[in-house]
Amino acid sequence: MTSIDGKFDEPNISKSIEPTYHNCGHNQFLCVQSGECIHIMLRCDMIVDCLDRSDEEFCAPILINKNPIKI
Ligand SMILES: [Ca+2]
Repeated sequence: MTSIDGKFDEPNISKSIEPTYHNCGHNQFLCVQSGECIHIMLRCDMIVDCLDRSDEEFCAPILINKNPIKI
């Protein structure tokens, strides 16, 4: 067998053209400044997951009862 030092003849079709956020998956949230991808379920879960806290900062107003959250 001889190794061919070349490229395969692949059709130059642009692969997936999807409206993804950055490189995040469709079920992920892109941290605004730090650029991480976290699971969408981690957004607005009252736990900071993004380094820039954007997953918690851009939540819709949540009704928080009088009980402060202790971490
Ligand atoms: Ca979070």
